[in-house]
Amino acid sequence: MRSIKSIPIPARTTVELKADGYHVMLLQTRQKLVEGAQLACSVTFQNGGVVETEVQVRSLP
Ligand SMILES: [Cu+2]
Repeated sequence: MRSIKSIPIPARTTVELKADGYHVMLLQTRQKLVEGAQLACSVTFQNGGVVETEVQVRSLP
């Protein structure tokens, strides 16, 4: 794994976030993450605004 600042999404395509591909990994969180917990998440698109969503905390497979 390596950290990147943004995920490229070519026009008229879809990018799926998944454990063995692009994904969001939370590091140095202010509070302990509990598997199964739901967190609010804001996803910012460079040309598409912000989408608010919920994510579920999972451990690595
Ligand atoms: Cu990762």
